[in-house]
Amino acid sequence: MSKAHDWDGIVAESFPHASEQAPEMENLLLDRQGLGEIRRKVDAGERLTFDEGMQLHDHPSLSAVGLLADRVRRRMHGKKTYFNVNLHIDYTNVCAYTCKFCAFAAKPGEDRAYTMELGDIEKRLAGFRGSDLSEVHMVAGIHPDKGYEYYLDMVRGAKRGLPEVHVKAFTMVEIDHMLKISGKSESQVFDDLREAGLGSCPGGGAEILVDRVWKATFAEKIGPDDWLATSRKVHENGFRSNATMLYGHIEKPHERIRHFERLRELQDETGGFQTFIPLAFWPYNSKLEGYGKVTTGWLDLRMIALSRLMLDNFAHIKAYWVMLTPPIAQTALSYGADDIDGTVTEEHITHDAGTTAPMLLPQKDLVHLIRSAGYEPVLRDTTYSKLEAVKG
Ligand code: V47
Repeated sequence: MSKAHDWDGIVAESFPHASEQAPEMENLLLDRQGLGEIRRKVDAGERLTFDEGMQLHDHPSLSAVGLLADRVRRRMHGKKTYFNVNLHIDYTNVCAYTCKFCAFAAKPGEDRAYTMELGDIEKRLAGFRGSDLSEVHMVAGIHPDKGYEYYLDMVRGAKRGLPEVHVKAFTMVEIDHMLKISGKSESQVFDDLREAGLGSCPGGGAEILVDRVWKATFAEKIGPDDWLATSRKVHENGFRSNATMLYGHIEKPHERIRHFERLRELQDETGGFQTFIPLAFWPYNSKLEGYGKVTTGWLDLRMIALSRLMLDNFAHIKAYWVMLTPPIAQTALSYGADDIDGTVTEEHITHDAGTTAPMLLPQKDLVHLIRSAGYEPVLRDTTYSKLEAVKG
């Protein structure tokens, strides 16, 4: 047993790998850090309030907050860490909107503008026949000259190329756009998407679900109320979706906690969210380049831990290595994350904004990241319905 003073203040920071500690030692550490009441609530499965979220956000010991989050993670998933074999296709960077944080979007006619068509998607996916690929993740700009059928064609192209692939496509921004331009009823649009082969929706476009940040950084795109309302429609029409939070730009601590609250409220209502993914902002080549800084490991781990603690009705917290970088994503597994996303293969949104992460992490590297942090890799499909413990 360590000397008593080892449990005080900053020395607590020397216990980052929380799961190695005995429960009584953890309790002592958390109580000494002034987190006794929150610990009691977390252990009892009680919901944390906005004020408790703020207390955790501002608490001086990241390790203590991480330890609490890791408790929840261990209770829900033990040592299991999920990943998949996936491919991102950002099918066009042409976008009618200008969001200040985005380095990916191009205007029509710009040299760097590109637009893929159905045949391109089909060919790309056909290249993965016979491979382990189980998911294609497709998001992109809102192309001003493309109509409703274009979106359905993106899904059709993927299914033609690789019929068994799960198509996870379109953030709430694209879904809202389709609902507006289709001239069809809500249920007809979702029926069309289902018939084309859509499996579920990714979590992008939420940014920060607070009007101040919306008006200051992404005012041309749907705002917080519409993002949530569209998610509700998606869930009511039988699709699961994810949720994200883009942090590390102009948002303030209380706005991050409000974001969690708003997601938690909708999840209580629909239960349709599958996974939450905190997205670390990369500022390069964006309109916030001069303003924004690259997020720190300290903030990244804090956001992972807060997500796990505040989003008590979300089954999974994903450490997206493309934005976190692989070493931080690996460390995040001890701070509340139970999923490390997938192989990704090709990605432009974050790479255009300067991420230092590679384009691709092969399966063996994901397995190595998970195992070398003391966790058990589990290969999953998009909906976590097919799980396979990785042997050997
Ligand atoms: O919607 C835009 C964000 C999102 C930047 O659901 C930026 O499984 C960082 O949503 N720096 C797209 N982020 C990515 C996304 C996602 C990724 C992985 C998995 C899932 C999932 C979803 O990226 C956008 C926006 O919120 N973004 N610009 C930037 N400069």
